[in-house]
Amino acid sequence: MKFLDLAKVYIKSGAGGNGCISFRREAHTEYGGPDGGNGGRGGDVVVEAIDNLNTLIDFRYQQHFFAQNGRSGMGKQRSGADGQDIVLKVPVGTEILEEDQETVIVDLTEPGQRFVLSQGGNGGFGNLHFKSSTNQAPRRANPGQPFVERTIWLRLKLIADAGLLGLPNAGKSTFLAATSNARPKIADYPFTTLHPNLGVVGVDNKEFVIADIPGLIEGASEGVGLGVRFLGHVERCAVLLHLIDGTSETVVDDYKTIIQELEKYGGDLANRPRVTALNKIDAIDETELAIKAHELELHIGSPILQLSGVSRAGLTDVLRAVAAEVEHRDALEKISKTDSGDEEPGGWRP
Ligand SMILES: Nc1nc2c(ncn2[C@@H]2O[C@H](COP(=O)(O)OP(=O)(O)OP(=O)(O)O)[C@@H](O)[C@H]2O)c(=O)[nH]1
Ligand SMILES: [Mg+2]
Repeated sequence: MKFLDLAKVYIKSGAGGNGCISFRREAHTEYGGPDGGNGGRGGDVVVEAIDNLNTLIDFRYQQHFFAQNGRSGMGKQRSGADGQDIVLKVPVGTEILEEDQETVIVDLTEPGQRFVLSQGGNGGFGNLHFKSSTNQAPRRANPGQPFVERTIWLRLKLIADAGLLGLPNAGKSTFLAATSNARPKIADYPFTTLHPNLGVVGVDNKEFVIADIPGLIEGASEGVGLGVRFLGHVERCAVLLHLIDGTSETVVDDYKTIIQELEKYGGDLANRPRVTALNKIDAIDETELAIKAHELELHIGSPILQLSGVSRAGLTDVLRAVAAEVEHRDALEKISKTDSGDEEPGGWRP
């Protein structure tokens, strides 16, 4: 399946049907009177977040979403039929943006979450509606309300618990393949990964989702390499796993490069909980490993982990460290939910 995380879409709700002007006329029947029905309601354009979808690729093939118009009212007191809604099905984690690509209309983070993007017009009243004691033969009916047309952007920010960071070739995809069910492409050239991959990882009977994104390089925030476009996908992560290639001669500089790009990206990405690990330890000897680990720890000011995605050494420790941060986030979310009363409506309040 192809991956697409940004799509421009044109939507139009249904116009309301017009009310009808009609009078009952039948041979041999006196006192006909007005009998024009109301117009039907136009359909809404609705967006719905659904599970089991992690790309917006469908929106490359269909960009226009028009709801049905309401039908006009008719004589003999018949109302027009309502127009059908149209539903855009998007992956969980999709933000709907205004045409300016900045203003967020809605952020769909829960499966099943729905939002009406543009409402269908109401149908107009037929002349039957205007009948009163003082006006028994009204010759007026309302037109239906017009449709609403707008251009929107869909931007997918995948929902993963942990995000992988690192320079190209740091071994991110190898790590994902070694620890999860995902089978990303792996090769010894930079930018093997061109779009994010998700994998489900399990450790100590806990499961979480990890995202592998394309490597960052210096200047990524200015668009160098594949840029920071994909950092959006780790924005929602509880923790970032930063992998540093142990075979590199410049491990501290490699570390700094990534941190600088995170800082330039903004938000609070640089302050997000982070696990830092020296990777590919199978490929270097003990002395070299000790020196590089020490250099890094000295620079960062805290211990780092060591692993190899190929020999699997240290994998469990790294996963546990990541899982601990995910659990920490989950616990905090639970507390804040209880505090805001989401879980116990009507509960006792001091
Ligand atoms: N010796 C050794 N090689 C590794 C290890 N992990 C990855 N590699 C090799 O490093 C190269 C790059 O690995 P990838 O997993 O594709 O690296 P990546 O970080 O996903 O790279 P991009 O997708 O280009 O950003 C491949 O040739 C891997 O076989 C490891 O733990 N030990
Ligand atoms: Mg990769």
